[in-house]
Amino acid sequence: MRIGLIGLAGSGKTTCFEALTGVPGRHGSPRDNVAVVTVPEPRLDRVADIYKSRKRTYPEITFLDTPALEVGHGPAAVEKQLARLAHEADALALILQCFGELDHNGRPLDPRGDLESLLLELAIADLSLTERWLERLRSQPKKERSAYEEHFVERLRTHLQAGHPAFRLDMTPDEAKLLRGMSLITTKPLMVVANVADDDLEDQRGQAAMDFAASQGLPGLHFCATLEAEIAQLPSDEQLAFLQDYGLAEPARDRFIRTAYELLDVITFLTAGEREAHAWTIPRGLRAPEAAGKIHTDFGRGFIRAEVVAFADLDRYGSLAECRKHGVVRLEGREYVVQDGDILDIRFSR
Ligand SMILES: Nc1nc2c(ncn2[C@@H]2O[C@H](COP(=O)(O)OP(=O)(O)OP(=O)(O)O)[C@@H](O)[C@H]2O)c(=O)[nH]1
Ligand SMILES: [Mg+2]
Repeated sequence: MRIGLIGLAGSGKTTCFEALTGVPGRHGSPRDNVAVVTVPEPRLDRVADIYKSRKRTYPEITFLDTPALEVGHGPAAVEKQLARLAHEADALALILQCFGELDHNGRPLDPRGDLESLLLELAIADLSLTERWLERLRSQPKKERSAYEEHFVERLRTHLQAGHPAFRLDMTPDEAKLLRGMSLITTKPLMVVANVADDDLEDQRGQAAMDFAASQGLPGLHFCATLEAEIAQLPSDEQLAFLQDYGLAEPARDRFIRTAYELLDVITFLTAGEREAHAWTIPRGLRAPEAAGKIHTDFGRGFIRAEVVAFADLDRYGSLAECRKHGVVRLEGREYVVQDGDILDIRFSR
């Protein structure tokens, strides 16, 4: 899973990147900072203990810290950057400056205004791309045109003109495929981060922006990036004590990851044996063969059935043998929809 951090100049993107990854970033760089973090998964630890697995593989998130978005210079200025992000990221986190009195340009801080103009900028970039797409379609000889595609792109344009993000458009699977080929930025799930001052952890100033985000259906969270970045540098056994000094129960990274999982509507299933215990992140609603295919294409193609036990049952009974005795190990077929926390043993033929 790849999450792109975007925002205005000096909003604290790189500091957030440092807070989320614990990796030092280059500040003010025209290039991305990139780092991979492992997602804490206590269920994997428990399962690995039970199976005495020699190796533990946690889910991973790649964070991309991107250069500042330059708004107000017309679509061309940001289009290239956004097209690249649309290609490279699965979701975006928009970082809002909610610390200090003045923004990067010396104007009074206005997080809500910043959020509105950034959302507008994204919508305008997509609209301009969509209009160019439509022109190109219409410039083709009539015989070679796809009326289906033209009709869809027209509908998309109307939707964007009304100020709605592309991911909200009702689409058939074929239309969704067309849309993916267009690399629009508003197809990406978006969350909002209010980067607040360390003496404003209750987020008084970011509140108007967060309320606006909520009104747009965008999940939000707030934290102080400089504070969290400092804490992320500490040895892990010292982090909790520092967080508690500030009345915080957990690092911002953990809250951020939970919000991102909800935003992307993904779940985690596990596989386990003596060799390895592995946590896999998949979209909610996948059937067993599709989930198995994420592990290995052979598992998906040759899927026969899966032996399934829920984490809560394995945790309660302490071993697979005990689970069998209590009748909580199930055999599931091709139609089974994988649930969060399932431990799967997949049977397949080559
Ligand atoms: N007080 C305070 N300062 C912050 C916070 N987050 C970032 N800053 C400061 O704001 C300045 C810019 O932070 P960066 O993280 O480099 O911001 P950026 O968005 O990556 O900047 P560009 O990449 O140049 O657009 C730095 O001096 C940071 O120390 C915060 O939560 N509180
Ligand atoms: Mg930066």
